[in-house]
Amino acid sequence: MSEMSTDKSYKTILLERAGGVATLTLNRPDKLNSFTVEMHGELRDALKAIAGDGATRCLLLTGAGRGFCAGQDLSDRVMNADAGGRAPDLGDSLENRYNPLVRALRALEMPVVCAVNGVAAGAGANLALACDIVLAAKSASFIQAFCKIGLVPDSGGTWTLPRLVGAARATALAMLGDKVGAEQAAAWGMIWRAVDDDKLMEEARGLAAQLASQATRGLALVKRALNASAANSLDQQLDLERDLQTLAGRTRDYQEGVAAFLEKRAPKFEGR
Ligand code: LHQ
Repeated sequence: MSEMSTDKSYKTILLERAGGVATLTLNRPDKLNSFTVEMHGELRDALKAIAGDGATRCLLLTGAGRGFCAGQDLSDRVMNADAGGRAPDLGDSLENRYNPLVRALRALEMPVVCAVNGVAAGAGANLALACDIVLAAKSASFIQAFCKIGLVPDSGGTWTLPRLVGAARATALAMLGDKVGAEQAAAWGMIWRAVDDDKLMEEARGLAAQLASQATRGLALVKRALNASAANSLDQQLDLERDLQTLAGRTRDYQEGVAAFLEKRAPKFEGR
């Protein structure tokens, strides 16, 4: 898809597709892009559209305004006791909205770049950590805010955090809810890079465009291998690498990559 197309039908997100890159912007800036039931529905639709359009080869996720995402909108009706004083079923929110969102991002067969433009709190922080490559503005921060309201890190945070930063830091972050600045997050390996604020979107778009021009079928297989590695033994992972390499070796991009190397020219990958 060479022309820019903007889907205007969404109320809480923006979706633009151009040049093989889909840019999804969380768009409730007055509430720091916190999640509502409606936003979850729109994200679900948008991810489905991106996965099925046959042209998008990289997803870029970011937020509008000064925040990236402040997690669940705490004023949303599903978060509060009903008129009869009955506690909300937060597990239902996870089962039907957050968990499918994280699973959809992890299963999306293309690289997902996240440009964290400002504060990422609660499920907003863990949404970012569920992406494949995370850039953050130097002024942005990550807060495991859950413990401050008596909750457990969700959206995969108890899985991603210890793997990214180790058990000691993950435990303290989950129990204290301290704010981690972008540069600290990069130094700890929680994210890929911290970038000057005014360069964030330029860098993120450049990175997304680069990924979209790479051998993206292969990148989808890389993602599959890395996703599986956390639960696999070395033996299982070696078997998986064999199977995925068999698939990679059948792509047109592999043929093109080898031909380009031998002909001493730049490859022209198509994501097939
Ligand atoms: C908000 C929010 C917000 C509503 C800022 N809701 N309005 C999922 C579902 C199932 C189970 C439960 O768990 C979850 C996952 C979760 O994500 S739970 C964790 C929910 N998130 C939080 O606890 C974070 C709450 N927000 C904050 O602590 C602060 O707003 C942060 C540190 C993110 C930013 O602080 P500031 O930069 O000082 O901004 P602010 O607090 O002034 O917020 C700006 C506006 O956004 C303000 O509205 P107002 O009308 O007064 O201008 C806030 O009320 C609103 N806002 N977060 N989560």
